[in-house]
Amino acid sequence: NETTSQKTPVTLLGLGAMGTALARTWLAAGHPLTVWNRTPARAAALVDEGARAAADVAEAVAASTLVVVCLLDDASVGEALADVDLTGKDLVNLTTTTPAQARDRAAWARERGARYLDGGIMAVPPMIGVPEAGGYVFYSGSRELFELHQETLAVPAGTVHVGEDAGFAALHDVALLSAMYGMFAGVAHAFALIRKEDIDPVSFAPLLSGWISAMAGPAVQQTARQLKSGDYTTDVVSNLAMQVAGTPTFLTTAEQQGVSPELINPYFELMRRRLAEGSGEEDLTGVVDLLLR
Ligand code: FVH
Repeated sequence: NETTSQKTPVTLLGLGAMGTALARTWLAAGHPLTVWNRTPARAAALVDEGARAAADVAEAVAASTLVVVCLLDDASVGEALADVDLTGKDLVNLTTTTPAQARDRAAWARERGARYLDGGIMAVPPMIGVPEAGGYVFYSGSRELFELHQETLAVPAGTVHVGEDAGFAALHDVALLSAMYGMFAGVAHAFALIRKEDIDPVSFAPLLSGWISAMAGPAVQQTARQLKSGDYTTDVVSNLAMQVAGTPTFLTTAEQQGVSPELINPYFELMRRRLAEGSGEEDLTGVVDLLLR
């Protein structure tokens, strides 16, 4: 039909949980969609919904200029595309990789005559195609190429271009997920502290999540401002000296509750090191610099 033919054709390689979710949004939006998956059976449901299943990866790549890849890891991308002609293709790689792998993959694509964008998906499959869920994808590489395909790329989730360096999408992705795991570590420690007491974890949960929400935003903004200015001194009462003085309370409480301090103590050690360098009047921002090797 006319509406469908006006939409950019998309080839999608990889029909795992994420690839399948992406595919459904392009089909629903009327994009002609060619799919390929190593295990062909995973394409069957999408074919019923209007996708065309290519017989092999070369046929899939040949079908569209815009080729989106969402495979398990960088090795699977190299393996799947090893013998495929990429001349004239716009390759958008949404596979999670390291920044170095993304840069190498960009050079690899360029050598094969393709233009390349890297992507880092900040969403889980149920958030794809659900704008109100807040998922989005970091993109890096040529801004011009990104803008050329932005409308199509915005169908499954929001788009944020973070730089011409192909490694930046992966770097942003890993940085945000690393912060998430640090937060999960704090949450695990907090629940462990109350675990053996007569405290309902479900009643405790809103207190914990509310506290994290209240602290996280201002702390992130303050750290960013201080890193940019180079002035880490704090204008609030909770300076590093005061916070280090409080750490025995946390460690003693953990011991008394029978909880290992292994998740929070490494952070306290860095705070103590920074204090020992004479930074008692600072915020916690100096810990960032201590991590740099
Ligand atoms: N699912 C999630 O929550 C996360 C959210 C954030 C982004 N990630 C990344 O997205 C990539 C794909 O993830 P996925 O959820 O689709 O992963 P799986 O369901 O495990 O599907 C993996 C697909 O990769 C194919 N595959 C694996 N190895 C090879 C290979 N050597 N050659 C060709 N294809 C390969 C696999 O094919 P098959 O097993 O069905 O034959 C699936 O299509 C990933 O980077 C996440 O980190 C998802």
